[in-house]
Amino acid sequence: MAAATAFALGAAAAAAAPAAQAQDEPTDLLTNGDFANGTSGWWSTANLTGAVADGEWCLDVPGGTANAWDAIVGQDGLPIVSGESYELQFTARASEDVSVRALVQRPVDPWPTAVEQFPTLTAEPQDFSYTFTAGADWTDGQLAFQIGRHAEPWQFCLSEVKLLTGAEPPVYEPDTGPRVRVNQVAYFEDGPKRATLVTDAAAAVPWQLHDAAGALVASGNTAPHGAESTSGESVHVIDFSGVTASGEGFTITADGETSYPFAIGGDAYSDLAVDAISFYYPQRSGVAIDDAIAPGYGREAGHVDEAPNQGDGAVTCYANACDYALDVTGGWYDAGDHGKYVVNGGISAAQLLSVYERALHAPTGDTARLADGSMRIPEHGDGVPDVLDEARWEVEFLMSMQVPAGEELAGMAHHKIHDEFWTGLPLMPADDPQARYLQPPSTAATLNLAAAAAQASRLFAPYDAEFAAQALEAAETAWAAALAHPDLYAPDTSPAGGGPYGDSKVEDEFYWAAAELFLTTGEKAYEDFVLDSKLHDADVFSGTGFWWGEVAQLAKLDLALVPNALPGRDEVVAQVVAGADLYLSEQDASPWDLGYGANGTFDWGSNSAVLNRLVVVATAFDLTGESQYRDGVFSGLDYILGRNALGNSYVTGYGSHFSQNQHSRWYSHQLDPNLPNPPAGTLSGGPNSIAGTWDPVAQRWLTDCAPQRCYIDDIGSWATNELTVNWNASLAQVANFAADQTGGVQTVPSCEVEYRINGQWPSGFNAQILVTNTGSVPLNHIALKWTLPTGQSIVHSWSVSLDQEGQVVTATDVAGGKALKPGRTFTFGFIGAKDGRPAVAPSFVGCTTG
Ligand code: 9MR
Repeated sequence: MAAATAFALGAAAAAAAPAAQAQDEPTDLLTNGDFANGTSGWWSTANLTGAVADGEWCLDVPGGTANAWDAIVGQDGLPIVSGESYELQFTARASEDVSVRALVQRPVDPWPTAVEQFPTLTAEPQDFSYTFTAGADWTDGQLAFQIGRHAEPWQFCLSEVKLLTGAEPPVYEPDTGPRVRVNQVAYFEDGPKRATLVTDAAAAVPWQLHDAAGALVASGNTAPHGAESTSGESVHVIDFSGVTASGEGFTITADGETSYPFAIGGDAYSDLAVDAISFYYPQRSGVAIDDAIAPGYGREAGHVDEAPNQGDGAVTCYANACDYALDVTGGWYDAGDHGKYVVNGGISAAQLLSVYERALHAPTGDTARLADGSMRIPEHGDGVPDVLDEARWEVEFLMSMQVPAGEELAGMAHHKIHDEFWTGLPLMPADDPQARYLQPPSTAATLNLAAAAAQASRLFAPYDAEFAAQALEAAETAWAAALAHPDLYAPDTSPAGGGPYGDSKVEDEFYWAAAELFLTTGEKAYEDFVLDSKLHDADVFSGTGFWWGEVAQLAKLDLALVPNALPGRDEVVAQVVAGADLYLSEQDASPWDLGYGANGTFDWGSNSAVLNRLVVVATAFDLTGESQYRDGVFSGLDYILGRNALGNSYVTGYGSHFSQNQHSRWYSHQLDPNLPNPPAGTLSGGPNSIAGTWDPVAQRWLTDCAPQRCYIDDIGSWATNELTVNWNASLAQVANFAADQTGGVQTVPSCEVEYRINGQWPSGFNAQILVTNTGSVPLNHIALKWTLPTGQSIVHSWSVSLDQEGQVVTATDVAGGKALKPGRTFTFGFIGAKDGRPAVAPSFVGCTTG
């Protein structure tokens, strides 16, 4: 037994491999597996030549093929019986270290597999053994060794191949680690601190918290909760919120188990905030990834019209549905596939834009964290905050997907562009040989583009007026096109080669796009559309949360946080806060602090759903300053970072036991040791309670699981373990919020600011700002900071000098640069320019002292 242990699953399979207790006498289904009769019974593709010597078949494999299945040896016509367990054995070696694909499948589209493994061969012969249980009856099973996909020619040698019946059924036992489940990354010093103990004990048990040196820091008794349905476990809660110590390497011991270590305090969330956003650069299409910027992830540009790519430079419509071609080079690959999908790209770009927009307007927001030079991206030195640069990469792609002027559907956005057929794994973007096509325009894609481009426009206005204008024009063109074609629905089924992203309910997309266009332009037509939408007064927060198919919440979150003059805006704020209350109540009821899935359903990408709910809770904190919302975000992160039924952190590189084999054609380390795992800060999609109806790995292992356990860190499980641009955007938002709670702008509570708009006229306004020391000690060198609402800029000021960078204004010599005594008020003012909409005050003005 050799390489089988290289796989998480292989290890489990290997543990179960001994066939000693098999009930029936094993039968070998193969013909001439020992090559005693030359190659009789075997076939190979025409590009292979070889010979048998001493019971070993050696074949010369050509270099330069793209797919594993471009060179195959195998046997056909194998009778496979549903429910029967089999053991595939073989010995193999290679002239150099290569990874190959060994599988038993049906050789008919959609190529269902009974077992699929990726052994790494070396010059030394190795024995391999895999057990599997068939899920279907086939008369035409095929054993195949798919040995293509290597740049250089090499030699493959195979011997002693057997496919035996009567094997012991393999079992999958996930490594759930210690039964004391903790946030494996960090608890906040001043936040809630809870762990979950999996135990059958009915009564409370004692727990102890130790520091890294082993000293006892705190102790107490658990609170028994009993059976919990999402995990299928019986659990107790350990609450150590009272602990004030900080540092690394704490552990909790209870019921004879000691947790993985964790930090209290520290800057793990600042790192995570950067990593979650730096995830996007190596997802970029159409550009070479520079290894100096993303170490370990450098690669050739994908889909830039260089063979074998057919390129995205002039893409036509699938099935000749149009007579034009678009240059849709660029954007991000959606996920582990090479497709690019506008609805998902739109929400992802918007959520990254919101990372920045929140930093502008929230009291704890810190734009410095997101500044030019802060992320691992190439666009350093352009003066633009990096997170905006990254979002722009996608927004420009979204704009390129618009139907050109003069065409019948001009201004609509094509729903997606992807390969003609699904490709296999691994496959570097630059090696994809397939033809790619535009799929038909849709109303949903057009409105997602409108929303994201409108948001980009207002955020880029201070940095790049030309791009801001282009983005707004694209958004307004898209809006008009969507109004003209309000029911071009993307179907739930689509040609092979890409995901469907079907959506036949678009009132939420209309509402979101109208809200973003209103926030950017202030125009009455958009305001009216927002106010008239039936979603405006509706509760859009109960239900699943927001995701690419349900976007109304995004409108409400932005209307609540971004300064604007919408009549009745307070009601929107109240709706957001009520939504946060709902999510927190579900979280509070869970012994995992998991505010999701109590109904037993964990959707595809459940981790993103968990995090998007936390985005709502975080926004409630930004709007109210009430600590239960901030604490709710902190404890809500525990589940994602390891306090869960599997003891797994779903963020690569974070925690002691984390997801690292996410489904991806280029982060395919599990399949080919020469390729990397996903970068640190990559979120896995997470448990999917109906995963077993989707992917083959889930079908094999996850058909009978409690929802939280319907997950496997295997690259083949795309329904539970993919990475995507939209899911990482959820992580980016929550991680940046969390980072701001420790390192963000620290304002002085005893410094109160009143921001008055004393007068306004069509093109300007007069603002007066009163700064009062409400404390009992003098405040020295007060500085004020705020963000000018969209459309406003400073003309001139009195009694203070104002610096403006982007939309952020700083007043540095408040009170003449001297101390402001207790009870005293200092007043200054300025004349501002504005566009046609009414002047409104910023969301928040904070004082710092120096
Ligand atoms: O995230 C998508 C999920 O909401 C859908 O239920 C699922 C099935 O249609 O597709 C998911 O999106 C996948 C897309 O279709 C193709 N790229 C990878 C995406 C993540 O798995």
